[in-house]
Amino acid sequence: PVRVANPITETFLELQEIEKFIHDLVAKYPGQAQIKQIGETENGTAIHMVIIKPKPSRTVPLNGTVTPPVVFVDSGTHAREWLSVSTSLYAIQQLLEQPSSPARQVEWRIVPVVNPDGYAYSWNTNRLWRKNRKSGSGRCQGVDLNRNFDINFAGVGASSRPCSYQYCGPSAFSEPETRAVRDAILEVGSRLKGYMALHSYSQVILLPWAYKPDEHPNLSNMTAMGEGMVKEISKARGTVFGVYDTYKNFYPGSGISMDWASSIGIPYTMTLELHDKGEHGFLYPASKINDAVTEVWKGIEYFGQEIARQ
Ligand code: ING
Ligand code: ZN
Repeated sequence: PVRVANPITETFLELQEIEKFIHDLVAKYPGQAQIKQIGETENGTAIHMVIIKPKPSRTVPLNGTVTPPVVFVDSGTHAREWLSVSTSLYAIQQLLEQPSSPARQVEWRIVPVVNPDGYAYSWNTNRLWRKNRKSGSGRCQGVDLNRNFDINFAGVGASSRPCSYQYCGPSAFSEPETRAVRDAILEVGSRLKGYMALHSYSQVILLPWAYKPDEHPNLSNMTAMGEGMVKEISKARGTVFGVYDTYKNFYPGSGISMDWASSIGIPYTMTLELHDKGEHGFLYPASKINDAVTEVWKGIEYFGQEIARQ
């Protein structure tokens, strides 16, 4: 049989290619999907979100008052974590091309590249760049967007030094990228039941809290969710992700998007650290994208399916 090339599982895409990919894909599914600009960077680069409507269900009238839950996913927050972007793009593609997926019982809001300026910089100048490209007063540029959320800002696991990789910025939500994510989340309101931040690498599912050792009130349910995802991910070729209570079992962090999302009342929030376990690290080879995104998709799909039952 002729194998049809799927660009997103065989290569990493440049920013312009990503924009074209989502634009072309969404255009094929009018009424089911749309692209919304949620903000722009200091350089004026647009930050885009893909909204994928739930498949109408037999039990919910189309014009009824019952509104399906929403799951929010973001990736490309850290510039060099290219596999996180591939994973979001694959999820968007699967949701649209496999409308019978149980995950289509919820609405998806996916931001494939939270940090487009950093992402472009990691392609054209410094492959291992992590932060955004906000200009600073000193010699060092960029803020770590996953330290810039308003939750224990500038606390443990964050740095106030602009040259640090974990520089949290001058104040919480000082960055246009984190404000864009914040506002896109707040806009959803109480329908928002799940939040997933995609990062790489380590092959673990991280649960709140990252900023304090206290047990999260919904930890047992989130752990069960994580274990269910691990089981689904492992079915393809035996890849086993760990599930961790972040502060106690991984490492502490402050100003983390997952913690902020939890603090505003989203019941299921997590950070996925994708492939691998350090063999290639951030330089994950393109030849292995397909294996990674297809197995992780099964976990993401399970997450959506379970959120639909909440
Ligand atoms: N990891 C996340 C980071 O922002 C993390 C992981 C999450 C750390 C929660 C601490 C707390 O550092 C990557 N890969 O960026
Ligand atoms: Zn990251």
